Amino acid sequence: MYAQMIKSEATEDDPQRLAEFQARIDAGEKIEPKDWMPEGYRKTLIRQIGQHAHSEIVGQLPEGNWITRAPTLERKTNLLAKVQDEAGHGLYLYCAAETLGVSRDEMTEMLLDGRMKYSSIFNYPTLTWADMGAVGWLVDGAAIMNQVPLQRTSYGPYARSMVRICKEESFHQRQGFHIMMAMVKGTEAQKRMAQDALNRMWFPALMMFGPSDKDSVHSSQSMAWKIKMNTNDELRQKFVDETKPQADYLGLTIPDENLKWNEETGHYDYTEPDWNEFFEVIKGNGPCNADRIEARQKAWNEGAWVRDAMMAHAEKKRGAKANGAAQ
Ligand code: FAQ
Repeated sequence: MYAQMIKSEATEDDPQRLAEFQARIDAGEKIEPKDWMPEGYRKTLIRQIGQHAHSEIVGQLPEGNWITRAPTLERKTNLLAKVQDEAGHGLYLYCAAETLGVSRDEMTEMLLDGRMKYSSIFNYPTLTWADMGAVGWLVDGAAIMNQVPLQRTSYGPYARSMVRICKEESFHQRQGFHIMMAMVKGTEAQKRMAQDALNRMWFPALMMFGPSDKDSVHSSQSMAWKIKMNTNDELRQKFVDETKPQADYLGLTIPDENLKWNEETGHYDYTEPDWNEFFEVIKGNGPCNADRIEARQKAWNEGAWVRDAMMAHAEKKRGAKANGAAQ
């Protein structure tokens, strides 16, 4: 079905309908699943919401890695709950994407064969317990920065899913910061672990906002359609501005010598991430890409019997209903 959709995109949308659609967007109306929409709008949403859903699901892996090794029972239950929340976010987002005419199975197949992406950040390893703090603080922190404006995005089901997701992400961010606070108040070795986690996660967290505006392929059209509410660089700057004082509070140093307050701009100056590394990671060449896809492929293969059983059950129920109606 998705392939057919891409094909039909080749047929030009009627200019009058396009103008009416844009007027609805400009007036701040929400677009709902049964409304007419340009094929490019539909395709962009499937790409972005699908990538977002996959990120939530793949994003369980680096943290899931630490559930059995959490240092206390309380930390273990918190982490378990957080990882379960991420699964829930993935499911809401798959449902939102399904309203656009693509199935979850199709999106999963596209993830597994490399046609769809997931966030670059989840291709980095989580080496120590301090990484659980840094992921919550920085990764969920970056996710919130990106997702709070998406509560106002033009597509109704996506905007509504963001409302609940953002509430949960802010709890995640606080639990991560709480782990960091405990680490920096601990022994010298624990403080070093916290600093090391920040050193490794800082630039990958900045990459989460996407390439710099001059290299962003989709931003201008997505912003005109209010699929995106801000550019990548705007959100990255906001993240740097809000995170620097938090690092100061923790007594940790952000690994960037150029990070300085600029009186003129009213923002921090900072070093951009290594964009070659970013493009390599999203091409599949990051440290953990192969492991992440292998884990998803394994789950997909091992879940085949569940999907088959559910289909057989639905078929049986349909048959029983049809028989009942015929009698
Ligand atoms: N990673 O033209 P743009 C989370 C791709 S939050 C991988 O600027 P766009 C919570 C992009 O797809 C993380 N690929 O693209 C959590 C495009 O390639 P394509 C997920 C990236 O879409 C926390 C190309 O580069 N959040 O998981 C990335 O306008 C902790 C050109 O880029 C979202 O997805 C990247 N970082 O802007 C879970 C938020 N950046 O598709 C577990 C919604 C760019 O043409 C634990 N998404 N690319 O082949 C968005 O806001 C946007 O899609 C951006 C990218 C801002 C990510």
